[in-house]
Amino acid sequence: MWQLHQFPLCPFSRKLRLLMGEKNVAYELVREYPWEGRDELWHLNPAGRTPVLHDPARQVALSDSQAICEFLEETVDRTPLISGSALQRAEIRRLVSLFDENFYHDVTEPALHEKMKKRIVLRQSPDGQVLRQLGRMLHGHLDYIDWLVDTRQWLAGPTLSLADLTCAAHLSVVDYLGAIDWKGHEQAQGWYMVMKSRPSFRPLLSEKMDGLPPPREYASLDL
Ligand SMILES: N[C@@H](CCC(=O)N[C@@H](CS)C(=O)NCC(=O)O)C(=O)O
Repeated sequence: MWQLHQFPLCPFSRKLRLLMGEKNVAYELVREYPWEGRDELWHLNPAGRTPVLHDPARQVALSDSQAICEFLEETVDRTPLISGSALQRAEIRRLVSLFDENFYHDVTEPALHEKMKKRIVLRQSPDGQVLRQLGRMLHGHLDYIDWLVDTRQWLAGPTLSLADLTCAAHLSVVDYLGAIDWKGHEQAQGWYMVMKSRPSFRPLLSEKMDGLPPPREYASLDL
């Protein structure tokens, strides 16, 4: 069986877990904190990052969430998540990289640094200025997600796609860290509630990061 090396608040591992949930691919979790620099992680992935999808029996180790998602998309027939015309597939991939690169850089990464790493690794307080700047950046990203929700059935077009899973994965990490203010973003919030209600989301909502409990509303399915 696949082993997924990850930690609960890694957005890239969450994206992969959502895809594996939608496609019904079985896996077991191996808790991996990249900042601990375990030899096995570096052996499996020379970049030293999570996620890594490892099959010890076949001696296969895959890394980089997008490479793994594309691999599963090509090898598992069930529930295509990068589908449609070439133009539609390009739009899905554009949005995936918008969330994995821009949203991660502007929001997820600083939220993880200030609210997770400083608390459980560095034992420091978060920097209020960074949190305020992150809030402003998040507001801009939520405006764009509102617009996507207003103009399309799902974020990238007429069907659920990897773009929805990727965006929801990043938002769920920021939500766990209590850093989302949904005020004025009812469309994005409504779409996120739909995503949160999917069976593929359930294992994510019940998993906790040691020493860092989520806010009470994090796992709630009520608006
Ligand atoms: N592009 C990579 C990014 C993976 C990544 O940055 N993972 C973070 C955890 S969320 C990590 O392992 N960071 C440790 C480091 O960069 O040293 C992917 O999609 O898998």
